[in-house]
Amino acid sequence: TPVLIPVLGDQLSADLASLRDIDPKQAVVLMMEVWDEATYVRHHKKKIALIFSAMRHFADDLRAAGWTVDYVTLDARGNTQSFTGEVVRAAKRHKSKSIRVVEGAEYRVRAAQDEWADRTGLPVDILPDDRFVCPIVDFYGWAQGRREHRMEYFYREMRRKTGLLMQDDGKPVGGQWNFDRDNRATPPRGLNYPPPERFRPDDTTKEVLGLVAKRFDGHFGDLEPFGLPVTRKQALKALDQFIATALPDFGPYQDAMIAGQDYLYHSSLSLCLNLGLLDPVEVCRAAEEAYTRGDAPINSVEGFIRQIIGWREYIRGMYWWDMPKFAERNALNATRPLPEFYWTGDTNMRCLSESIGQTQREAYAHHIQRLMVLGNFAMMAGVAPQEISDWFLVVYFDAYEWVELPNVIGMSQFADGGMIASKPYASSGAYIDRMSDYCGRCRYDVKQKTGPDACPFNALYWHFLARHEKRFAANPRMGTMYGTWGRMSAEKRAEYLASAEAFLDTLEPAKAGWAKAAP
Ligand code: FAD
Ligand code: DLZ
Ligand code: SF4
Repeated sequence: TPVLIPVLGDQLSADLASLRDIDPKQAVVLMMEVWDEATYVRHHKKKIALIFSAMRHFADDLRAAGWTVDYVTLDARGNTQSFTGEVVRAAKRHKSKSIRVVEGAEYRVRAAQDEWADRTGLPVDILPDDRFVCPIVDFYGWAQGRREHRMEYFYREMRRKTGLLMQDDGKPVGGQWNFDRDNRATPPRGLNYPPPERFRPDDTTKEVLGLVAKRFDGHFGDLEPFGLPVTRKQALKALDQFIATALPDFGPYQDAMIAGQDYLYHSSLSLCLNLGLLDPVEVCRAAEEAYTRGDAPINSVEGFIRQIIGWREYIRGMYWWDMPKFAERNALNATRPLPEFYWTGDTNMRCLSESIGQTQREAYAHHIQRLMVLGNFAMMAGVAPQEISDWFLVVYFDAYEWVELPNVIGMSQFADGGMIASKPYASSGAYIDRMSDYCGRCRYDVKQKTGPDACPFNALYWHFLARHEKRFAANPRMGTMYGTWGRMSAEKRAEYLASAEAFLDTLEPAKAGWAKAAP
């Protein structure tokens, strides 16, 4: 058959550009499970199972829709275990005359696609991925000529472009673009979110679970229980469940953290969006309809939609805008190795052990855990951005480099020098105490400022500000904090610094091999 259509693991959308306007009889779809992709970092076991299972189900759906699918399993004889190797082999096998493929979402994969024409001797048509609201070229257009690239202004353009929460007169519904001031409520006691829809593994998933247990045994995280959505149908059910049960309270409690409540009012739809099982605009329309029906308030619905057509699109744009430099950025010159406890959860800091524990179990933590606990600690401790970035890429079921890297290196570590965030997300224990119930049962005392029993975040916070005084003192949003630091007695300042140093000395560096196999 003339046309070979490789469909990559995060391109599981029936209306993918490469599958459009072509007679299925003229084409072979190629899907590949390859060792290279499963181990360029040693992904969480659940994440690998999720992707393989979703890929296999998608192949079945395509076959049912009349496509010929050549599906290469990980254990297939002759599997070269790389995208390029498999494309070359398949082009020969099917005597293909041309290749058409949607651009890879990650720099590494996109670069490999550029070699396919040479390696196969065939014309290769690389199509833009139009499953995003903002094409990459449009983002370049927006970013060019702007000194600062703030999400908020980009977001307004996406609202106008999609018409989401827009009135006929071009004004935003509710009279404001952003209702965040109504959000950020301190969680009341006993907050109890109905958990997201989960699904019993079918035979396809069970087979994948067996494969992952056998072949990826040494990888981080718990494989089972496994209940993640792996089909379009299940993804739609998960979306319905979120809209009905959690969306109304998403706004006020999106920053809350409660031990044992892994999802709270978050959707956990990132995994479906990033695999292509759900379309971002479709998800936003569902939320908008809940608002129109009067089932969810504007602050929750606007906040949720902003995450998707604002943050998610902006983050992807910034990734392509700055790659490949982005991956190497280290504006704060941080060099500490990642502490071992990120891999084991073995720390007395309860906010960290809880967040890491649920990450091991679920391959999920919500935004504030990622930003204000896991990211904040790494930045204040001076962990090398590339080490903490590899950790994030391994451990989350929604982690692909295009979305993980700007969030970690940019937003959470400030290693981009402020391209994404206007000030570093650094905070002492007081913030975590206000937004969570972690501190009550922590071995450390969040109220103590220094000494062996004090919450380590407290002294680390001042240590961080002091280390980077030159860079941040002039930042208007940090003036108050530097004012406070400046008014402290010299003894007090020395005490903070000594307390932080003593703590930092206790950190065990991670053993090699967790994120990447030893060479
Ligand atoms: P919800 O709170 O329900 O939000 C709805 C949707 O909005 C999400 O599903 C997601 O698609 C989108 N969204 C929200 N915030 C962001 C953001 N900052 N960037 C991109 N999309 C966003 N998101 C990933 O998809 N993959 C990652 O690897 C990833 N790594 C992160 C690392 C750090 C340090 C931080 C601070 C954030 C990271 N995020 C990442 C963004 C965000 O934390 C997750 O998208 C979110 O936690 C997913 O859970 P949810 O679906 O329950 O989100
Ligand atoms: C993350 C991942 C994993 C673990 N395995 C595969 C795979 O075997 N085959 C595949 O097509 N994709 C996989 N992926 C996703 C890719 O690493 C990558 O993120 C996407 O193909 C897009 O760039
Ligand atoms: Fe985390 Fe400090 Fe609270 Fe303990 S006291 S949970 S270390 S913020």
